[in-house]
Amino acid sequence: MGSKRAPFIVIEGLDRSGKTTQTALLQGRLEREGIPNKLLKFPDRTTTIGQMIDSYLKSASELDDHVIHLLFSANRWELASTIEKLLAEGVTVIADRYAFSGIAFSASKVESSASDPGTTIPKLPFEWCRAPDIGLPAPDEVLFLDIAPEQARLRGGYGEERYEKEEMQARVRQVFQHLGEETSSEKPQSERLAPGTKWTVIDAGKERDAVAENMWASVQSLVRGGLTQPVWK
Ligand code: 2DT
Repeated sequence: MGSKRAPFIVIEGLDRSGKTTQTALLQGRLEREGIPNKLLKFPDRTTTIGQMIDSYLKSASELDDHVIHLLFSANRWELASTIEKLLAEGVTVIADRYAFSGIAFSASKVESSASDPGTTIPKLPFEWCRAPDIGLPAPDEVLFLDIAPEQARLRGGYGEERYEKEEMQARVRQVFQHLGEETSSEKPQSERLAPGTKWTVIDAGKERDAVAENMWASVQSLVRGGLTQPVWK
C-alpha cells in the first residue's frame, strides 16, 4: 500500500467544446513538466470492437441500441487492465472520453411515447446504461468541458457522425450535468459510478489558452504528487 501510483484523468466534453485540442494541450504540458503519461481515446476505434463502433458511428452499419451501448463499454473493459498497469508503473493516464460519455449518449436516446406521441421517453433506462461500467478503474478527476448550446452553435456546424445533432447534444449536456452532481454527491458508493472521483466543470466557452490554464490549475497537484490509495473502482 505504501508505494505511489499515478493519477487517472478523464476529459469529457460536448461537441465543439474544444475537447480534442485541450486534451492535446494538457498532454503537451505533462510532457514539458517531464511527467510520464499516456493518452487514451474512447472509443478506441483500432480494436475489433472499436471497428464495429466506428462503422456504427459513421452510419455504415445499424445496431440495436443495447448492443452498441454494451460494445462501447466492452471497448473500455478491453483496456481496463492496461490502465491499471500504467497507473501502477507511475504513468499518468489521460482519457479523451470514458464511461460518462457512455452513459450520457445512450441515456439521451429517445423515442416518442406510445400513449402520448407528442412527448418523448428514454429508450434505455439510466440505471441500465450505468450498469456495465461499474467496476472499471475510475478516474481520480474528470474535467468536464462545458459549453452552452448557443455558444457551441457560433463555433460552426456539427460533424457528420451519428449523435452530432443539436437536439441530441442538448440532452447529452443535461445527462452530463446530472452525472456531475451524482459524482460530487455523498451517495453510497454502490449508487455512484465513480466513488472517489472529483468532478470539475471547466468553462469551455473561454478562449483556448485560458481553458488550458484552468485545466492545468485543476490537475497539477494531482499529477505532481502521485497517489497512495488504490485505483477507485
Ligand atoms: P468522438 O467524436 O470523441 O470520437 O466520440 N460515445 C462515446 C458514446 O456514445 N458512448 C461512449 O461510450 C463513448 C466513449 C460520443 C464519438 C462519439 O461516440 C459517442 C461521440
